Amino acid sequence: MTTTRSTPRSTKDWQAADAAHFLHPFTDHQGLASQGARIITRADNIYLWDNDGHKILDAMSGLWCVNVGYGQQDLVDAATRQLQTLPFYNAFFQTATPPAIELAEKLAEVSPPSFRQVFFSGSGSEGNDTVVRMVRRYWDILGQPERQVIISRNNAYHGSTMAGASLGGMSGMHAQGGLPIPGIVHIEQPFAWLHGRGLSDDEFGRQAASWLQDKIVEIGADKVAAFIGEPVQGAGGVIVPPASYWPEIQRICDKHGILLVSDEVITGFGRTGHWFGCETLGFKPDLMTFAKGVTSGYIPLGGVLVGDRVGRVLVEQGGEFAHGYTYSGHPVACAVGLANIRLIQRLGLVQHVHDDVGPYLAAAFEALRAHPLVGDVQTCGLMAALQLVQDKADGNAFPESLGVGMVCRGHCFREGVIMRAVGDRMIIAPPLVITRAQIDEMMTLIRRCLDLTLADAQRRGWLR
Ligand code: PXG
Repeated sequence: MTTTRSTPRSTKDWQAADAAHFLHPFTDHQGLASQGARIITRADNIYLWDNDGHKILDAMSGLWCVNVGYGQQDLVDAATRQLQTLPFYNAFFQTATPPAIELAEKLAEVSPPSFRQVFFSGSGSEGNDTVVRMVRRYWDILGQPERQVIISRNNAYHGSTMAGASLGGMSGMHAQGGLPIPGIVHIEQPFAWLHGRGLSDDEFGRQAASWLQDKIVEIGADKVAAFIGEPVQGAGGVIVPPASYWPEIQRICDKHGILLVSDEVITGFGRTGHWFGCETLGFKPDLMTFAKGVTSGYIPLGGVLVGDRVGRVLVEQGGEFAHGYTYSGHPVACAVGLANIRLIQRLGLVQHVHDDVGPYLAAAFEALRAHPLVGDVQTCGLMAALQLVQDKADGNAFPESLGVGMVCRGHCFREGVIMRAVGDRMIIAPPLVITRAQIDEMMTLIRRCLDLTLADAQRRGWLR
Protein backbone atom coordinates (compact mmCIF):
# COMPACT_ATOMS: atom_id res chain seq x y z
CA MET A 1 0.00 0.00 0.00
CA THR A 2 1.20 3.52 -0.79
CA THR A 3 1.52 5.83 2.20
CA THR A 4 1.36 9.60 2.07
CA ARG A 5 0.91 12.13 4.85
CA SER A 6 -1.72 14.62 3.81
CA THR A 7 -2.72 16.27 7.07
CA PRO A 8 -1.23 16.71 10.52
CA ARG A 9 -4.54 15.89 12.25
CA SER A 10 -4.68 12.24 13.33
CA THR A 11 -7.44 9.95 12.11
CA LYS A 12 -8.63 9.39 15.69
CA ASP A 13 -8.90 13.14 16.16
CA TRP A 14 -10.90 13.55 12.93
CA GLN A 15 -13.17 10.67 13.95
CA ALA A 16 -13.86 12.14 17.39
CA ALA A 17 -14.77 15.54 15.93
CA ASP A 18 -16.87 13.83 13.25
CA ALA A 19 -18.80 11.77 15.79
CA ALA A 20 -19.37 14.82 17.99
CA HIS A 21 -20.68 17.23 15.35
CA PHE A 22 -21.45 15.76 11.92
CA LEU A 23 -24.79 14.02 11.34
CA HIS A 24 -24.15 11.89 8.25
CA PRO A 25 -26.83 11.00 5.67
CA PHE A 26 -28.45 7.54 5.94
CA THR A 27 -26.32 6.62 8.96
CA ASP A 28 -26.81 5.02 12.37
CA HIS A 29 -24.79 7.56 14.33
CA GLN A 30 -24.11 5.45 17.37
CA GLY A 31 -22.91 2.63 15.16
CA LEU A 32 -20.64 4.98 13.23
CA ALA A 33 -19.29 6.61 16.39
CA SER A 34 -18.31 3.23 17.79
CA GLN A 35 -16.14 2.36 14.80
CA GLY A 36 -15.17 5.81 13.48
CA ALA A 37 -15.67 7.14 9.96
CA ARG A 38 -13.10 6.47 7.29
CA ILE A 39 -11.54 9.87 6.60
CA ILE A 40 -10.93 10.40 2.88
CA THR A 41 -8.45 13.17 2.19
CA ARG A 42 -7.56 13.19 -1.49
CA ALA A 43 -8.17 11.56 -4.86
CA ASP A 44 -6.79 11.20 -8.34
CA ASN A 45 -8.20 9.49 -11.46
CA ILE A 46 -10.07 6.43 -10.09
CA TYR A 47 -8.26 6.29 -6.73
CA LEU A 48 -8.88 7.72 -3.27
CA TRP A 49 -6.51 8.02 -0.32
CA ASP A 50 -7.58 7.97 3.30
CA ASN A 51 -6.02 9.95 6.13
CA ASP A 52 -3.64 7.08 6.89
CA GLY A 53 -2.40 6.97 3.32
CA HIS A 54 -4.27 3.83 2.20
CA LYS A 55 -4.97 3.81 -1.52
CA ILE A 56 -8.49 2.74 -2.50
CA LEU A 57 -9.88 1.97 -5.96
CA ASP A 58 -13.18 3.86 -6.15
CA ALA A 59 -15.43 1.50 -8.08
CA MET A 60 -18.48 3.63 -7.13
CA SER A 61 -17.34 6.97 -8.66
CA GLY A 62 -17.86 8.76 -5.36
CA LEU A 63 -21.60 8.15 -5.28
CA TRP A 64 -22.30 7.30 -8.93
CA CYS A 65 -21.13 10.74 -9.99
CA VAL A 66 -17.43 11.25 -10.71
CA ASN A 67 -17.79 10.29 -14.38
CA VAL A 68 -14.59 12.02 -15.59
CA GLY A 69 -12.58 10.76 -12.61
CA TYR A 70 -10.84 12.83 -9.97
CA GLY A 71 -8.26 15.56 -10.53
CA GLN A 72 -9.49 17.01 -13.83
CA GLN A 73 -7.86 20.44 -14.06
CA ASP A 74 -10.37 21.74 -16.65
CA LEU A 75 -13.15 21.62 -14.07
CA VAL A 76 -10.99 23.25 -11.41
CA ASP A 77 -10.05 26.06 -13.83
CA ALA A 78 -13.67 26.61 -14.88
CA ALA A 79 -14.76 26.93 -11.23
CA THR A 80 -11.86 29.23 -10.36
CA ARG A 81 -12.46 31.53 -13.32
CA GLN A 82 -16.18 31.78 -12.57
CA LEU A 83 -15.63 32.34 -8.83
CA GLN A 84 -13.33 35.22 -9.69
CA THR A 85 -15.63 36.74 -12.33
CA LEU A 86 -19.11 36.26 -10.88
CA PRO A 87 -19.52 33.78 -8.02
CA PHE A 88 -23.29 34.17 -7.87
CA TYR A 89 -26.20 35.84 -9.44
CA ASN A 90 -29.80 34.63 -9.55
CA ALA A 91 -32.01 33.88 -12.52
CA PHE A 92 -35.30 34.99 -11.02
CA PHE A 93 -35.95 38.59 -12.03
CA GLN A 94 -35.36 38.84 -15.77
CA THR A 95 -31.64 38.13 -15.37
CA ALA A 96 -29.36 35.34 -16.52
CA THR A 97 -25.65 34.53 -16.40
CA PRO A 98 -23.56 33.28 -19.34
CA PRO A 99 -22.62 29.89 -17.76
CA ALA A 100 -26.28 28.97 -17.13
CA ILE A 101 -27.24 29.90 -20.70
CA GLU A 102 -24.27 28.08 -22.19
CA LEU A 103 -24.87 24.93 -20.15
CA ALA A 104 -28.57 24.93 -21.10
CA GLU A 105 -27.49 25.20 -24.75
CA LYS A 106 -24.96 22.38 -24.31
CA LEU A 107 -27.48 20.11 -22.58
CA ALA A 108 -29.88 20.60 -25.50
CA GLU A 109 -27.03 19.60 -27.85
CA VAL A 110 -26.23 16.30 -26.10
CA SER A 111 -29.84 15.28 -25.32
CA PRO A 112 -32.25 13.47 -27.65
CA PRO A 113 -33.67 15.85 -30.30
CA SER A 114 -36.97 16.75 -28.61
CA PHE A 115 -35.16 18.21 -25.58
CA ARG A 116 -34.50 21.90 -26.01
CA GLN A 117 -35.00 23.39 -22.55
CA VAL A 118 -33.80 22.87 -19.02
CA PHE A 119 -34.88 23.83 -15.50
CA PHE A 120 -31.94 23.88 -13.07
CA SER A 121 -31.93 22.71 -9.46
CA GLY A 122 -29.21 22.04 -6.91
CA SER A 123 -29.59 18.25 -6.70
CA GLY A 124 -31.37 15.20 -8.06
CA SER A 125 -33.94 15.29 -5.26
CA GLU A 126 -34.82 18.89 -6.07
CA GLY A 127 -34.94 17.90 -9.73
CA ASN A 128 -37.60 15.31 -8.93
CA ASP A 129 -39.54 17.79 -6.79
CA THR A 130 -39.52 19.97 -9.90
CA VAL A 131 -40.83 17.02 -11.93
CA VAL A 132 -43.81 16.60 -9.59
CA ARG A 133 -44.66 20.30 -9.74
CA MET A 134 -44.09 20.49 -13.50
CA VAL A 135 -46.22 17.50 -14.53
CA ARG A 136 -49.09 18.65 -12.32
CA ARG A 137 -48.77 22.18 -13.71
CA TYR A 138 -48.78 20.77 -17.25
CA TRP A 139 -52.12 19.01 -16.74
CA ASP A 140 -53.52 22.08 -14.97
CA ILE A 141 -52.70 24.28 -17.94
CA LEU A 142 -54.36 21.77 -20.25
CA GLY A 143 -57.56 21.90 -18.20
CA GLN A 144 -57.16 18.42 -16.67
CA PRO A 145 -56.24 19.23 -13.04
CA GLU A 146 -57.61 15.87 -11.90
CA ARG A 147 -54.60 14.22 -13.54
CA GLN A 148 -52.53 14.26 -10.33
CA VAL A 149 -51.26 10.74 -9.75
CA ILE A 150 -47.67 9.83 -10.48
CA ILE A 151 -46.86 6.14 -10.75
CA SER A 152 -43.42 4.94 -9.69
CA ARG A 153 -41.96 1.59 -8.65
CA ASN A 154 -41.01 -0.34 -5.53
CA ASN A 155 -37.30 -0.17 -4.76
CA ALA A 156 -36.87 2.92 -6.94
CA TYR A 157 -34.64 5.72 -5.67
CA HIS A 158 -35.59 9.27 -6.59
CA GLY A 159 -34.08 11.26 -3.74
CA SER A 160 -34.65 12.18 -0.14
CA THR A 161 -36.80 15.34 -0.11
CA MET A 162 -40.50 14.82 0.66
CA ALA A 163 -41.39 14.39 -3.00
CA GLY A 164 -38.18 12.53 -3.90
CA ALA A 165 -38.60 10.01 -1.09
CA SER A 166 -42.29 9.63 -1.95
CA LEU A 167 -41.52 8.92 -5.60
CA GLY A 168 -38.88 6.47 -4.45
CA GLY A 169 -40.06 3.02 -3.48
CA MET A 170 -37.89 2.43 -0.43
CA SER A 171 -40.13 1.13 2.36
CA GLY A 172 -37.60 2.10 5.04
CA MET A 173 -37.80 5.72 3.90
CA HIS A 174 -41.61 5.71 3.70
CA ALA A 175 -41.77 4.39 7.25
CA GLN A 176 -40.05 7.52 8.57
CA GLY A 177 -42.21 10.63 8.25
CA GLY A 178 -45.56 9.49 6.88
CA LEU A 179 -44.62 9.03 3.24
CA PRO A 180 -45.50 8.85 0.44
CA ILE A 181 -47.25 12.20 0.07
CA PRO A 182 -50.71 11.98 -1.56
CA GLY A 183 -50.97 11.18 -5.25
CA ILE A 184 -47.93 8.93 -5.59
CA VAL A 185 -48.38 5.18 -6.04
CA HIS A 186 -46.03 2.31 -6.81
CA ILE A 187 -45.97 -0.83 -8.94
CA GLU A 188 -43.54 -3.75 -8.65
CA GLN A 189 -40.02 -3.36 -10.07
CA PRO A 190 -38.77 -5.24 -13.18
CA PHE A 191 -36.33 -7.38 -11.18
CA ALA A 192 -36.16 -10.70 -13.05
CA TRP A 193 -34.04 -12.53 -10.46
CA LEU A 194 -36.65 -11.85 -7.77
CA HIS A 195 -39.96 -11.69 -9.65
CA GLY A 196 -39.42 -13.41 -12.98
CA ARG A 197 -38.48 -17.00 -12.15
CA GLY A 198 -39.48 -19.42 -14.89
CA LEU A 199 -40.14 -16.73 -17.48
CA SER A 200 -37.99 -15.80 -20.46
CA ASP A 201 -36.47 -12.33 -20.31
CA ASP A 202 -38.82 -11.14 -23.01
CA GLU A 203 -41.89 -12.52 -21.26
CA PHE A 204 -40.90 -11.07 -17.91
CA GLY A 205 -40.25 -7.62 -19.42
CA ARG A 206 -43.77 -7.60 -20.88
CA GLN A 207 -45.29 -8.90 -17.68
CA ALA A 208 -43.54 -6.26 -15.56
CA ALA A 209 -44.74 -3.53 -17.95
CA SER A 210 -48.29 -4.90 -17.77
CA TRP A 211 -48.31 -4.00 -14.05
CA LEU A 212 -48.33 -0.37 -15.18
CA GLN A 213 -51.32 -1.01 -17.44
CA ASP A 214 -53.13 -2.70 -14.51
CA LYS A 215 -52.41 0.21 -12.18
CA ILE A 216 -53.62 2.77 -14.73
CA VAL A 217 -56.88 0.85 -15.17
CA GLU A 218 -57.28 0.61 -11.38
CA ILE A 219 -56.82 4.37 -10.88
CA GLY A 220 -58.45 5.56 -14.09
CA ALA A 221 -56.29 6.95 -16.89
CA ASP A 222 -57.91 10.38 -16.54
CA LYS A 223 -56.37 10.68 -13.07
CA VAL A 224 -52.81 9.65 -13.98
CA ALA A 225 -50.31 12.44 -14.69
CA ALA A 226 -47.06 10.55 -15.25
CA PHE A 227 -44.94 7.45 -14.85
CA ILE A 228 -41.39 7.85 -13.56
CA GLY A 229 -38.52 5.36 -13.57
CA GLU A 230 -34.76 5.03 -13.63
CA PRO A 231 -33.78 3.36 -16.93
CA VAL A 232 -31.62 1.04 -14.81
CA GLN A 233 -32.34 1.15 -11.06
CA GLY A 234 -29.15 2.30 -9.37
CA ALA A 235 -29.43 2.53 -5.58
CA GLY A 236 -31.96 -0.33 -5.73
CA GLY A 237 -29.11 -2.63 -6.80
CA VAL A 238 -28.25 -2.06 -10.48
CA ILE A 239 -31.39 -3.77 -11.71
CA VAL A 240 -31.28 -3.94 -15.50
CA PRO A 241 -34.75 -4.57 -16.95
CA PRO A 242 -35.25 -6.94 -19.91
CA ALA A 243 -35.03 -5.29 -23.35
CA SER A 244 -38.80 -5.65 -23.83
CA TYR A 245 -39.65 -3.61 -20.71
CA TRP A 246 -39.14 0.05 -21.58
CA PRO A 247 -40.58 -0.04 -25.14
CA GLU A 248 -43.69 -1.65 -23.66
CA ILE A 249 -43.86 0.98 -20.87
CA GLN A 250 -43.59 3.62 -23.60
CA ARG A 251 -46.44 2.05 -25.56
CA ILE A 252 -48.68 1.95 -22.47
CA CYS A 253 -47.94 5.59 -21.55
CA ASP A 254 -48.59 6.71 -25.13
CA LYS A 255 -51.85 4.77 -25.27
CA HIS A 256 -53.18 6.62 -22.21
CA GLY A 257 -51.54 10.00 -22.96
CA ILE A 258 -49.51 9.75 -19.74
CA LEU A 259 -46.24 11.65 -19.41
CA LEU A 260 -43.13 9.50 -19.23
CA VAL A 261 -40.28 10.67 -16.98
CA SER A 262 -36.81 9.18 -17.07
CA ASP A 263 -34.78 9.72 -13.90
CA GLU A 264 -31.30 9.98 -15.41
CA VAL A 265 -29.52 11.09 -12.24
CA ILE A 266 -27.28 8.01 -12.36
CA THR A 267 -27.71 6.88 -15.96
CA GLY A 268 -27.02 10.26 -17.57
CA PHE A 269 -23.78 11.57 -19.06
CA GLY A 270 -22.38 8.40 -20.56
CA ARG A 271 -22.85 5.89 -17.75
CA THR A 272 -24.74 3.37 -19.92
CA GLY A 273 -22.81 3.94 -23.16
CA HIS A 274 -25.09 6.66 -24.53
CA TRP A 275 -25.50 10.21 -23.27
CA PHE A 276 -28.72 9.15 -21.50
CA GLY A 277 -29.97 5.78 -20.26
CA CYS A 278 -33.26 6.09 -22.17
CA GLU A 279 -31.25 5.90 -25.41
CA THR A 280 -29.64 2.64 -24.28
CA LEU A 281 -32.91 1.14 -23.00
CA GLY A 282 -34.92 2.25 -26.05
CA PHE A 283 -37.55 4.79 -24.99
CA LYS A 284 -38.38 8.45 -25.52
CA PRO A 285 -39.35 10.25 -22.31
CA ASP A 286 -41.07 13.63 -22.02
CA LEU A 287 -38.90 14.79 -19.09
CA MET A 288 -35.48 13.72 -17.79
CA THR A 289 -34.15 14.39 -14.30
CA PHE A 290 -30.38 14.82 -14.07
CA ALA A 291 -27.71 15.60 -11.43
CA LYS A 292 -24.48 13.82 -10.38
CA GLY A 293 -22.62 13.22 -13.70
CA VAL A 294 -23.60 16.66 -15.10
CA THR A 295 -20.68 18.09 -13.08
CA SER A 296 -19.03 14.73 -12.34
CA GLY A 297 -19.91 15.56 -8.73
CA TYR A 298 -17.28 18.31 -8.51
CA ILE A 299 -20.02 20.74 -7.43
CA PRO A 300 -23.75 20.27 -6.72
CA LEU A 301 -26.07 20.72 -9.69
CA GLY A 302 -29.23 19.05 -10.96
CA GLY A 303 -32.31 19.77 -12.97
CA VAL A 304 -34.95 18.63 -15.40
CA LEU A 305 -34.54 18.42 -19.15
CA VAL A 306 -37.82 19.38 -20.73
CA GLY A 307 -39.01 17.84 -23.99
CA ASP A 308 -41.12 19.72 -26.53
CA ARG A 309 -44.47 18.26 -25.44
CA VAL A 310 -44.23 19.79 -21.96
CA GLY A 311 -41.99 22.72 -22.91
CA ARG A 312 -44.44 24.13 -25.45
CA VAL A 313 -47.39 24.02 -23.07
CA LEU A 314 -45.43 25.54 -20.18
CA VAL A 315 -43.97 28.33 -22.28
CA GLU A 316 -46.79 29.12 -24.70
CA GLN A 317 -49.82 28.66 -22.46
CA GLY A 318 -48.56 28.57 -18.89
CA GLY A 319 -47.73 32.12 -17.84
CA GLU A 320 -45.61 32.15 -14.69
CA PHE A 321 -44.52 28.76 -13.32
CA ALA A 322 -44.34 29.55 -9.59
CA HIS A 323 -41.34 27.38 -8.83
CA GLY A 324 -37.57 27.82 -8.48
CA TYR A 325 -34.55 27.67 -6.22
CA THR A 326 -31.96 30.27 -5.20
CA TYR A 327 -29.39 28.12 -6.95
CA SER A 328 -31.37 27.43 -10.16
CA GLY A 329 -28.65 28.10 -12.73
CA HIS A 330 -25.86 28.77 -10.23
CA PRO A 331 -23.08 30.28 -12.39
CA VAL A 332 -20.16 28.40 -10.80
CA ALA A 333 -21.98 25.04 -10.87
CA CYS A 334 -23.03 25.65 -14.49
CA ALA A 335 -19.47 26.65 -15.50
CA VAL A 336 -18.22 23.36 -14.04
CA GLY A 337 -21.04 21.47 -15.79
CA LEU A 338 -20.10 23.01 -19.11
CA ALA A 339 -16.40 22.18 -18.66
CA ASN A 340 -17.36 18.64 -17.63
CA ILE A 341 -19.51 17.98 -20.70
CA ARG A 342 -16.87 19.45 -22.99
CA LEU A 343 -14.32 17.13 -21.36
CA ILE A 344 -16.58 14.09 -21.80
CA GLN A 345 -16.82 15.06 -25.48
CA ARG A 346 -13.09 15.74 -25.90
CA LEU A 347 -12.10 12.44 -24.25
CA GLY A 348 -14.81 10.56 -26.18
CA LEU A 349 -15.99 8.94 -22.93
CA VAL A 350 -19.47 7.96 -24.13
CA GLN A 351 -17.92 6.03 -27.01
CA HIS A 352 -15.23 4.65 -24.66
CA VAL A 353 -17.96 3.12 -22.49
CA HIS A 354 -20.05 1.94 -25.44
CA ASP A 355 -17.30 0.35 -27.54
CA ASP A 356 -14.50 -0.49 -25.15
CA VAL A 357 -14.74 -0.62 -21.35
CA GLY A 358 -18.50 -1.35 -21.20
CA PRO A 359 -18.25 -4.64 -23.14
CA TYR A 360 -14.95 -5.41 -21.38
CA LEU A 361 -16.58 -5.01 -17.94
CA ALA A 362 -19.57 -7.10 -19.05
CA ALA A 363 -17.26 -9.97 -20.05
CA ALA A 364 -15.32 -9.72 -16.79
CA PHE A 365 -18.55 -9.87 -14.75
CA GLU A 366 -19.91 -12.75 -16.85
CA ALA A 367 -16.80 -14.72 -15.93
CA LEU A 368 -17.71 -14.31 -12.24
CA ARG A 369 -20.81 -16.46 -12.77
CA ALA A 370 -18.55 -19.47 -12.16
CA HIS A 371 -17.80 -18.30 -8.60
CA PRO A 372 -19.56 -20.44 -5.95
CA LEU A 373 -21.21 -17.41 -4.33
CA VAL A 374 -22.48 -15.73 -7.51
CA GLY A 375 -26.05 -16.57 -8.51
CA ASP A 376 -26.65 -13.82 -11.04
CA VAL A 377 -24.79 -11.06 -12.86
CA GLN A 378 -26.13 -7.95 -14.61
CA THR A 379 -24.30 -5.12 -16.33
CA CYS A 380 -25.22 -2.07 -18.40
CA GLY A 381 -22.40 0.16 -19.61
CA LEU A 382 -20.34 0.91 -16.51
CA MET A 383 -22.92 -0.28 -13.99
CA ALA A 384 -22.67 -3.85 -12.73
CA ALA A 385 -24.18 -6.14 -10.10
CA LEU A 386 -23.41 -9.54 -8.57
CA GLN A 387 -26.09 -11.44 -6.68
CA LEU A 388 -24.61 -13.46 -3.80
CA VAL A 389 -26.51 -16.70 -3.22
CA GLN A 390 -26.47 -19.48 -0.65
CA ASP A 391 -27.26 -22.25 -3.06
CA LYS A 392 -26.02 -22.00 -6.60
CA ALA A 393 -28.08 -24.93 -7.84
CA ASP A 394 -31.47 -23.42 -6.97
CA GLY A 395 -30.30 -19.79 -6.83
CA ASN A 396 -31.67 -19.31 -3.33
CA ALA A 397 -30.72 -16.23 -1.37
CA PHE A 398 -28.98 -16.22 2.01
CA PRO A 399 -31.25 -15.45 4.98
CA GLU A 400 -31.27 -11.66 5.28
CA SER A 401 -30.23 -11.83 8.94
CA LEU A 402 -26.77 -13.14 7.98
CA GLY A 403 -25.90 -9.88 6.22
CA VAL A 404 -23.63 -11.56 3.68
CA GLY A 405 -23.51 -8.44 1.51
CA MET A 406 -22.16 -6.42 4.43
CA VAL A 407 -19.54 -9.12 5.13
CA CYS A 408 -18.39 -8.82 1.51
CA ARG A 409 -18.45 -5.02 1.68
CA GLY A 410 -16.26 -5.18 4.79
CA HIS A 411 -13.67 -7.19 2.86
CA CYS A 412 -13.82 -4.66 0.00
CA PHE A 413 -13.13 -1.85 2.47
CA ARG A 414 -10.11 -3.64 3.90
CA GLU A 415 -8.77 -4.78 0.53
CA GLY A 416 -8.91 -1.27 -0.92
CA VAL A 417 -11.85 -1.31 -3.35
CA ILE A 418 -15.13 0.54 -2.89
CA MET A 419 -18.15 -1.58 -3.77
CA ARG A 420 -21.75 -0.99 -2.56
CA ALA A 421 -23.84 -3.73 -0.97
CA VAL A 422 -27.60 -3.57 -1.56
CA GLY A 423 -28.75 -6.50 0.53
CA ASP A 424 -26.72 -9.35 -0.95
CA ARG A 425 -26.26 -7.61 -4.29
CA MET A 426 -22.76 -6.22 -4.75
CA ILE A 427 -22.67 -3.31 -7.15
CA ILE A 428 -20.19 -1.03 -8.88
CA ALA A 429 -20.23 2.01 -11.16
CA PRO A 430 -16.61 3.08 -11.75
CA PRO A 431 -15.51 6.37 -13.34
CA LEU A 432 -15.92 6.38 -17.13
CA VAL A 433 -12.21 7.12 -17.59
CA ILE A 434 -11.34 3.64 -16.28
CA THR A 435 -9.05 1.63 -18.59
CA ARG A 436 -9.03 -2.09 -19.39
CA ALA A 437 -5.91 -2.54 -17.26
CA GLN A 438 -7.68 -0.82 -14.35
CA ILE A 439 -10.73 -3.06 -14.83
CA ASP A 440 -8.36 -6.05 -14.54
CA GLU A 441 -6.95 -4.58 -11.34
CA MET A 442 -10.48 -3.98 -10.00
CA MET A 443 -11.60 -7.52 -10.90
CA THR A 444 -8.59 -9.02 -9.06
CA LEU A 445 -9.68 -7.12 -5.94
CA ILE A 446 -13.34 -8.11 -6.37
CA ARG A 447 -12.43 -11.79 -6.80
CA ARG A 448 -10.25 -11.66 -3.71
CA CYS A 449 -13.16 -10.17 -1.71
CA LEU A 450 -15.56 -12.83 -3.01
CA ASP A 451 -13.09 -15.56 -2.01
CA LEU A 452 -12.69 -14.06 1.46
CA THR A 453 -16.48 -13.89 1.81
CA LEU A 454 -16.77 -17.51 0.66
CA ALA A 455 -14.19 -18.56 3.24
CA ASP A 456 -16.21 -16.75 5.95
CA ALA A 457 -19.43 -18.40 4.80
CA GLN A 458 -17.80 -21.85 4.82
CA ARG A 459 -16.26 -21.33 8.24
CA ARG A 460 -19.58 -20.21 9.72
CA GLY A 461 -21.55 -23.01 8.05
CA TRP A 462 -23.69 -20.64 5.98
CA LEU A 463 -23.52 -22.64 2.75
CA ARG A 464 -25.86 -25.48 1.83
N1 PXG B 1 -32.58 10.03 -8.60
C1 PXG B 1 -31.74 8.98 -8.66
C2 PXG B 1 -31.94 7.94 -9.71
C3 PXG B 1 -30.66 8.88 -7.76
O1 PXG B 1 -29.84 7.81 -7.82
C4 PXG B 1 -31.40 10.95 -6.76
C5 PXG B 1 -32.42 11.01 -7.69
C6 PXG B 1 -31.30 12.07 -5.77
O2 PXG B 1 -30.20 12.85 -6.05
P1 PXG B 1 -29.55 13.77 -4.87
O3 PXG B 1 -28.59 14.61 -5.65
O4 PXG B 1 -30.62 14.58 -4.29
O5 PXG B 1 -28.95 12.83 -3.89
C7 PXG B 1 -30.49 9.88 -6.80
C8 PXG B 1 -29.37 9.84 -5.79
C9 PXG B 1 -26.83 4.96 -3.00
C10 PXG B 1 -27.22 6.39 -3.16
O6 PXG B 1 -26.66 4.55 -1.83
C11 PXG B 1 -27.74 6.84 -4.36
C12 PXG B 1 -28.13 8.18 -4.48
C13 PXG B 1 -27.97 9.05 -3.41
C14 PXG B 1 -27.43 8.58 -2.22
C15 PXG B 1 -27.07 7.24 -2.08
O7 PXG B 1 -26.69 4.22 -3.96
N2 PXG B 1 -28.73 8.59 -5.66
